[in-house]
Amino acid sequence: MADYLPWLASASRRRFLQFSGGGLAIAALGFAMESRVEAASAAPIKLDMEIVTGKMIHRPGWPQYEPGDIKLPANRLVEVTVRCLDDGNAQIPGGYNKVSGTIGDTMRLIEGTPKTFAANAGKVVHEVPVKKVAHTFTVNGEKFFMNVPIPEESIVVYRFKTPAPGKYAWQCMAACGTGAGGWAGPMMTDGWMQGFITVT
Ligand SMILES: [Cu+2]
Repeated sequence: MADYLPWLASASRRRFLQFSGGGLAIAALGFAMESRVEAASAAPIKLDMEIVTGKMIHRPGWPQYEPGDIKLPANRLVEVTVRCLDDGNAQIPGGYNKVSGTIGDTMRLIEGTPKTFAANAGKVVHEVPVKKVAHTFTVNGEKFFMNVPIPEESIVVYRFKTPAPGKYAWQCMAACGTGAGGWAGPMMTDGWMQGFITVT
């Protein structure tokens, strides 16, 4: 080590060597602090969404996700809370009652729409009964797939990791719109039952 420290006088070199034991502790402390900073930056980004009925916003037949268009940073953990004020169910294609693409392919389901609730409220589920589904939040991309069924009058909390930068379309897969099949109106309109997640 001395060879690498020609600028140290021998007396101070001894002091340096004595000090280097403490240096290890300082290095460990620095590492611990760095880990803490990393843990803090890894805390999930919180995103609150609400689903209102068309009646609530004076546009009958037009339920809406608020917000419908979302911007998020890439490769980050996001915790989404969806408050569904809609009390009606809608038909879904087979399989869309299952949770997938979220962390653990699960979500937390709270019945009702309380203003506040404990972090461990409700229960962790992989799916919900088909007949209970009012809406879904579905991203059907090749590189980014996610399906979250949202039951009527409930709060759903789930976490997911954002993908690489890009613009990803999402769509509600429950036929909650207008028209004979329920697939018109809000189901075809950006910012209502479909929209974009812009990842930067
Ligand atoms: Cu919908």
